[in-house]
Amino acid sequence: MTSMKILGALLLSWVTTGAMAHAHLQKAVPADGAVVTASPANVVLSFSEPAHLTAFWIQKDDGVKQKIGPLAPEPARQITIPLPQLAPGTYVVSWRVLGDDSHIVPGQIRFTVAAGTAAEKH
Ligand SMILES: [Cu+2]
Repeated sequence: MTSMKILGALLLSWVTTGAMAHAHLQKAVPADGAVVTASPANVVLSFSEPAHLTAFWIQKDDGVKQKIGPLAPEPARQITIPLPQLAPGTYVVSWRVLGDDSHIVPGQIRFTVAAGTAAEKH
């Protein structure tokens, strides 16, 4: 009986710790590796739990990493970051989020804005 109680307590603590896991990226729009036909207005990041975006950068091809801001001060599971107008090319956006468990989790996605569509944009 005692060993069952210990096992139960161990299981319970494992489950509780699992619930405190850090904020994992579940979805990004545009998706990693996406090719889009027009400059996306936003990047939308969805996390496994509320996350506070502390930094966000965009880098075109081999260009300079450009910091984007200001960022939303509230932690959220879904974060929308407005982008500037993007010329055709390949971009890497990277970020850092702070989860509820105070762990900082960096992430990045790469996407391509296809050439030949920028002129049609209004
Ligand atoms: Cu964590």
